Amino acid sequence: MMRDQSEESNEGRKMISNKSALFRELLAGSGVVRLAGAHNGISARLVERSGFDAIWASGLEISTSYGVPDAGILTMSELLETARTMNETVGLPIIADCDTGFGEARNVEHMIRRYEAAGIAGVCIEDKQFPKLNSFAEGQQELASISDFQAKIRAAKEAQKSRDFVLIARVEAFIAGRDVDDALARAYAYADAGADAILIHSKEKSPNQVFGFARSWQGRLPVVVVPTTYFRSQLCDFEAAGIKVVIYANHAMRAAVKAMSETLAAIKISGSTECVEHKIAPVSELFELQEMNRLLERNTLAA
Ligand code: SPV
Ligand code: MG
Repeated sequence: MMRDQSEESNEGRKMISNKSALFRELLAGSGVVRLAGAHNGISARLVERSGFDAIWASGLEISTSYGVPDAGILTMSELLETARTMNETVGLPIIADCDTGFGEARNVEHMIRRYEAAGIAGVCIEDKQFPKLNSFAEGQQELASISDFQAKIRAAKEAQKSRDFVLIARVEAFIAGRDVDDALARAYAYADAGADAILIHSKEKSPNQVFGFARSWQGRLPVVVVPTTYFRSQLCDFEAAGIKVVIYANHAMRAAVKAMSETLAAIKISGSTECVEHKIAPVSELFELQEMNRLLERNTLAA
C-alpha cells in the first residue's frame, strides 16, 4: 500500500520523499533534464558543482572504480553503498543504475526497499538477462521476456512506500539487434506494468534509432537516452525529438582515467612532479571538495 511519506513526521523518510519528489518535478518541468554519471562522493560533488540536475549512479563507472567488469559482478550491497555515499554527499537526486534488478521479481522488491530507505530518488532496471553485460561490450546480449520484465516492474512499484519514488524501465532491444517495433512493444508493455519513464538505449553512432523510437512513442512516458556513441547530438536535437532526460553516463570517469594515467606516466618518465604540478588540482582544492573549511570552522567555534 503506497503512502505519501511527506506527510510523515520521521525526518529520514521525509528526505526520501523530497529527493524523489524533486526528480519528479524535474520530469514534469520544461526543458531537458540532464544527468551526469558518478561513482563516489567526490565525483558526485563535482557533478553537482557543474550544475547538472541529478546524478546517475553508473554501473559502468562504479564497476570501473572497483576494477571489475561491468557484467553483474558487483553485489547489490556494493552498488547501494556507493549510491548511498553519493546521496549523502550531495543535495541532488540520485538515479541508481540497478542493472537487471539483482535477480527476479522478489529480488527487485528487496532492492527497491533498500534503495528507497537509503534516500535514493529512483532506480533504473534493464530488460537483459542476468548476468548482464555492459551494452557496449562485445558479445551476445540476451534479453528477458517481456512478461518476466513486467513482473519485475510490478514488483518494484508494489514495493515502494512513497508515491514519488521513480522507476525507469530500460529497453535494450536495439542493443540486442532488434528493431523499433520490438523496442516499442517492450516500452508499451513496461508502461502498462507501471514504469515511470522509459530509457531507450542504442550503441549506434547516429541518434536515428532513439529519435525514431521517440517519434513513434509520442510521449506516453518521459523518454531517457544515454548519448555515449552518438555524441555529436546537441541538447536542442534531443529537445526537438521530445526526449526528456539525457544521461552523460561515463564522461567523468573517462576524463579521470585519462588525467590520472597521463599524470602518473609523466611523473614516472621525468622523475619529478614538476611537469605535472601546474596541470593538477592543488591540495587546497581537495580540501575544498572535502568541505574541510566546515570542519575547521566548527573546531574554531568549539575551542
Ligand atoms: C552505465 O552507466 O552503467 C549504463 C549506461 O548503464 S551504459 O554504460 O551505456 O550501458
Ligand atoms: Mg549500467
